[in-house]
Amino acid sequence: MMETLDLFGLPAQDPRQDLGPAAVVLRGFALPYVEEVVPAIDVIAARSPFRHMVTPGGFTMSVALTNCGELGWASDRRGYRYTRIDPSTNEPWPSMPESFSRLAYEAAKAAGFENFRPDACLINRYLPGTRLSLHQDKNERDYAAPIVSVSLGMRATFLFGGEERSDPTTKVPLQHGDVVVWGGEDRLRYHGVMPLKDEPHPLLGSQRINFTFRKAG
Ligand code: MD3
Ligand code: FE
Repeated sequence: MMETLDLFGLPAQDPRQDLGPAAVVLRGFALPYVEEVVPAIDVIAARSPFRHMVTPGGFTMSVALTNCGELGWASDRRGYRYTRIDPSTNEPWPSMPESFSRLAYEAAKAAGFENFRPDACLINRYLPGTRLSLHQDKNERDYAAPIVSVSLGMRATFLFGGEERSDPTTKVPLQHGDVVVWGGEDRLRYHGVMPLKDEPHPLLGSQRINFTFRKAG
């Protein structure tokens, strides 16, 4: 097959890339939402600031995080869990902006998951050098619902593995506006993010923001 070139004669990116039987990258899917969604990050962070959580093993996470929605993901020496109250502020997590829910709903639908109504949005902030080591997401009640991930700002190399930590990983570049939807049999695969390079983004500067929408409760 001859590859498609864009108007600059550069190879065009396939708008959909399958990572597994039930995991798909939707290139640029979030771009039409950026104008609404990016300013809302500061509103959320003003109420529930980004912070570095401690893992049960006693390590401080390299990624800084906050949450919005009814439930938020939290970690401390006692374990990982979803909470209604932000442990840093003792207030409920900020509510999920309508633009966030709409983006998650439409992305899930585009990937074949009808009627996705997330109750949690974990917001990760990466600075140059930040990484996320290989892990599974197992704290959600119902593995039937997908997870929708939205990448904004600097690009990152995502690592996608198998069901065992020792399984080989494939590298997937994720850039500003890309959305990934994971469900079904790919839901429990190990994944992580390689240390970020400092290549400032025109809108977000030297950071990457990732949203993961979940049905946690
Ligand atoms: C694959 N975040 O917060 S999102 C996380 O870019 C997390 O911040 C990464 O992994 C980030 O837990 C990657 C992509 C993602 C999220 C959930 C998954 C990939 C997944 C669940 C199952 C398989
Ligand atoms: Fe994860």
